[in-house]
Order: sequence, then C-alpha cells, then structure tokens
Amino acid sequence: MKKLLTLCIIYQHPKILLGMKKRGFGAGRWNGFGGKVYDGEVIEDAAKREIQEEMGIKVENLDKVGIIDFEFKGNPEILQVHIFKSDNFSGEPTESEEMKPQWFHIDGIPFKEMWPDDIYWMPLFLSGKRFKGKFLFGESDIILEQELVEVKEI
Ligand code: 6OG
Repeated sequence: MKKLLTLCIIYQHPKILLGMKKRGFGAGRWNGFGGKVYDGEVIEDAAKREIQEEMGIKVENLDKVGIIDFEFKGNPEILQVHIFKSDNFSGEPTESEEMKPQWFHIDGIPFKEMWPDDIYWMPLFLSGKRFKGKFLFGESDIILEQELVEVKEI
C-alpha cells in the first residue's frame, strides 16, 4: 500500500525555513512542512494546504524537486513523499499546534535533529537538483538501504 505525503521547504538563500514537529509522526524533529494527501486531492494543493495549516502562510509557486519512497522494515506500507521548494510566500510564519517554524542558515542545518535521510538529499535540494530515491529504515530509524539519483525531470 502506498500513502502519499507532501514536504515543502521554503528556501530563501542562504536560509531555509524548517519547523519543529510538535506531535504525531516525526515529533521532536525539524522538518519541512507537509502531510497526507487526501483522496482525490491534487498533490500540490495538498502541499499548499498543509503549509497554510501548519504555519499560517500562503505559497503560490511550488516547484516539485523530489520524490522519495520510505519503507519501514516489517511494515508493507510505503510512504511516498513529494518534496517541494518555494522561494516566496505571503503572511508571517506562525507557530501552530503541530509545528514551530524557524529559519536556519544553510551552514547550520540541524541534521542531528532531523530524519536521517535528510542529510543525503538536502545537498541536492540546495543546489537546485531534482531527485528520486528510496530509503528502508530499520529499528530506531536506522537507514538499512538507500537509493538516491539525480533526475532531469520529476
Ligand atoms: P503527517 O503524517 O504528520 O506528516 N516525512 C518525512 N520527512 C523526512 N524528511 N523523512 C522521512 O523519513 C519522512 N517521513 C515522513 C512527510 C508527516 C510529514 O513528515 C514527512 C510529511 O511532511 C521517513 O501529517
């Protein structure tokens, strides 16, 4: 079974906007903003909706830069995360019940407090590349297998 999710990072060089996830899946980690795509919902619309819900800002121009499939050993479900980038928004990033937004300089991204896959694809993200990948996680969210390739189109 495949579950579609979105993940959006606002990138205004040299800073990116991340949020501390306060509850649910990935709580305690810094991450981009996003969540589940509803049945019948356009993926990009889901990304915009989640950004609005999680920090109260509106984004118009989303650029899809990556797709990564995540699997957890012993669980048949595949989380397919569609990763977007945006460089502009309207409104003020505001803390919600789910996320606490914060800007980070790209030389100070808190990888130790992020999902362990992020350190692999973030350099591609920051350098304007597009990518596809697959990560298999084991116990304690350790990466057991990974594939990551740069692609021309997504
Ligand atoms: P909710 O299910 O709470 O949204 N997400 C991941 N992000 C990274 N960087 N690595 C992962 O490795 C991830 N798995 C899920 C997608 C969950 C949010 O977390 C992202 C969504 O933005 C396993 O609504």
